[in-house]
Amino acid sequence: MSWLGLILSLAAVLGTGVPRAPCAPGDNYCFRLEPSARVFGAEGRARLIRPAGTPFTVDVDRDGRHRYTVQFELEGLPSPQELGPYSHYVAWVVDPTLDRLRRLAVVDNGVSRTGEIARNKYMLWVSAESDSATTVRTGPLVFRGLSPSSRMEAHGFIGMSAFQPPEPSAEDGWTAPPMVAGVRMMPGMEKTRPSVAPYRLESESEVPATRGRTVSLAHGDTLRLSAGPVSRQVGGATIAGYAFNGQIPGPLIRVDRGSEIVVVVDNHTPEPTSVHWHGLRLENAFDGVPGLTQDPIAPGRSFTYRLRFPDAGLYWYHPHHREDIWQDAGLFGSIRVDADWLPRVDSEHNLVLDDLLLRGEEPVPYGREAANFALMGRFGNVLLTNDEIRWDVAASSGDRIRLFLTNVSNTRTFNWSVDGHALEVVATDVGPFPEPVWTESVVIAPAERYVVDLTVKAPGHYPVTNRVQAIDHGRGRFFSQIDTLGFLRVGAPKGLTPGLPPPPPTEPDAPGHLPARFLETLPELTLDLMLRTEGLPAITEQMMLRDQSFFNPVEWSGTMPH
Ligand SMILES: [Cu+2]
Repeated sequence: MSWLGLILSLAAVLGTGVPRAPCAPGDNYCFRLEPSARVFGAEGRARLIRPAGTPFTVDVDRDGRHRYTVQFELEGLPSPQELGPYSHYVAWVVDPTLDRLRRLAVVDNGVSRTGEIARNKYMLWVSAESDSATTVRTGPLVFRGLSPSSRMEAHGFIGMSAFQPPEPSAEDGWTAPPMVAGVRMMPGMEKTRPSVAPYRLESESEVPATRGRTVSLAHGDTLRLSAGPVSRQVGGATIAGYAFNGQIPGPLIRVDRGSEIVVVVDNHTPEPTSVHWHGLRLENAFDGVPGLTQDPIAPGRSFTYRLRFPDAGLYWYHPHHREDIWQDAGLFGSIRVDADWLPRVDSEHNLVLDDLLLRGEEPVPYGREAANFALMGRFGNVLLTNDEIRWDVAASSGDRIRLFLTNVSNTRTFNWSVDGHALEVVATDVGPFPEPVWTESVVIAPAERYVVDLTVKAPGHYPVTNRVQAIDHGRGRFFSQIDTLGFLRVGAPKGLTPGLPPPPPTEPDAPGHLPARFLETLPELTLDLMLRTEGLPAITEQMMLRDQSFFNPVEWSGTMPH
């Protein structure tokens, strides 16, 4: 291709006015903008695009609102002068209540991108204006469109009420799981029952679980990991638990890159088990997947794993047989493969994030024959860090501290942050970033790991929180949910007396970005996943059929009617 040809084809790709595919019905990232009578015949679309350069699989602000850049695709607009004393078209975002109007950008026929928006439900407007820099809309509207999230409305209860299944017998052992405070169960749902028998964890041990200790192993060492019963304290409740070597989380295994070790797993649980070494590149025979790489370890039996560690990083281990029960029971632990892969800091902390579903002081039963909570996963209502309902860490002002985060929950994606502190994400599941990425919160899905540095601010107590936008499905609305997981307790700087001014901040004001090439490369493969279900309660099936077709990119909270 000649240079001229290349330039022409690039211009065709980048140029304005390129016709684009219309939005598919029900698309959650593309929606039509309705033209007003003034611009009859014009066409408009808004496409929601992930902001460039964030390290997570979804992008939210610190409060959990999804962040998007908007791409306006407009065609057939007359010049603004034809509508009156106007010179430009300006795009706006506004709440459905018409509050919080904010100017986005000057737009025109063709493709224009705006800055970020982070709102739950909203409208986009385009108006003709006489001042391109105006922050107050005064000119006439030419386009308006409702965000895909606005399609989520209250359920039609009347249509569903005819589908209540019969009352179950009182002695079937199931009770309805608790709902999130302020969210009501759908009519009829409280009478539904799983098609499996309830399974309650029992533990004959009264020995309380201890917190995870660190086991440093050298090349050639052998570790004995015993999965067995413990008594577990969750807040004020004492519940049955299972632990590796009596510890929840299990021992933090530290090894050097390039080493190999042997781990003998003894199964002292009442059910078959296996241990999967999540994220490690190892010989397949030791991957710990029953039915695929090994037979399950029967109660009372052992299995010998040979592990090698070709890559530095943060990994974890857990049973790969009915994880919904046994991981929840307390069988999980971290592995850190050391090399000089990260800069030195003043202190390091391993944080295992989890949740548990309790009703009163009892875990809600699991399904005996199969996992229940199958579609949404089993959200807990008690959030745990290192198996504590409140995780506190002490640090000195000015310290650099490093947090190794792993999410071992069944289904909850955390939006984790420390009040008053910018976070430097230095590594993820697949190793260190070439440059640290600045964020205000860490979005961490089940099984994911992130390594985060922060510079400790002035003395004080800083809440560590999970902040998400939950959905009240019955009413079709979003609401803010904040859980305090613990506190960063900051004392005076080392070697200084209290009262001195805090050290100057070292991080930039605005979040930084990953090299754009990571996100602007087109995918080589796209997977379409389809899920078929059978045997759903009639009420659930009706709800899915009648529901408005908006699907949150992430189910952030256990507000689904169970
Ligand atoms: Cu795993």
